[in-house]
Amino acid sequence: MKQSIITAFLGRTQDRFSEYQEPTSLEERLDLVVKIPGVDGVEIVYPYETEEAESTKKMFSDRGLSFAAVNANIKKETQWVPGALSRPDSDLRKGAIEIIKEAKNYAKAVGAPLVTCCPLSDGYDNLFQVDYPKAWRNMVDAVVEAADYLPEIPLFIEYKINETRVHAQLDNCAKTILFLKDVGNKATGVTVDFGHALLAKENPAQVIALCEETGTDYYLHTNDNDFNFDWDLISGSRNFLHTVEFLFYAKEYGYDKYFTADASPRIFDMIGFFTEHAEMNLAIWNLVDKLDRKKYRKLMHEERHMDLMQLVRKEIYRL
Ligand SMILES: [Mn+2]
Repeated sequence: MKQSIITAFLGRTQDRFSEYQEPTSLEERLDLVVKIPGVDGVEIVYPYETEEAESTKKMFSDRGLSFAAVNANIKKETQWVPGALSRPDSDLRKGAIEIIKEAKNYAKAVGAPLVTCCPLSDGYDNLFQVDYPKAWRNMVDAVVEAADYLPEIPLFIEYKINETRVHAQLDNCAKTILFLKDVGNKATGVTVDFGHALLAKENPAQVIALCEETGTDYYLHTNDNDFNFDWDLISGSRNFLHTVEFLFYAKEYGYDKYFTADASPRIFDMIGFFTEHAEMNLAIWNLVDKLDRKKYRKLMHEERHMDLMQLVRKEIYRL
């Protein structure tokens, strides 16, 4: 399994109440990644973490690191806090599309395989706030334009149920797949964040199957939470069996992109946090590798539910 980390979590982060960790430069962030066993990739945030393409490429190659993805951030600037791709003002939409296009240019220049974008601000707080059909159409048209540009760099859209708006336009996987069907460009996919699936009351493993069965490409973010808030905890620290099933299907389908840690150390020691995160993923991956997956699927086909439960107890929980 290939594991990577989002650069934004390797420095100072903040919530509504506190700031966590010390600010770091990109070079310092990459030096931290090198110290985490089993991690050799980075998802870099454009335009806030990226530096000049050539020098960044060299910083990566000097450390033997690869690019998992370029994350196009279209939610931070003041003008996009109330929304970016879905807004009525075409200049606002154009600006956000431009960021995605530039992120694609950057991805091509540094040799990153894909661009991912989480349009978190595209949503609403009040009823009778946005015109739903127009917001949907604006967003589809924006992603059509962004996807058409430099199609050799595919564009992955990450959904999340809410935050910072009360409702996000793209709040679950099925809706995001439907959205991409409307976009109609093969150079697109869904970024499936394990924790975002939980928040949408989805089953992350079934989400992978849904992507596969609908011919939708996907890129995976790992973390964990309590089903109530996007805590970005260590993988498997809360929902062990869900994580096992998630990696079972990723392996079954031959997923070969990076598993990217979208996890936030906050009060914890940064190196320790990401080491445990990566070790947990790898340990579960190795556990899944030892399971006779054909047998599990055969038992599912034969509806031998208690035989499956026994396997879960003995082979997964090892009780
Ligand atoms: Mn994520």
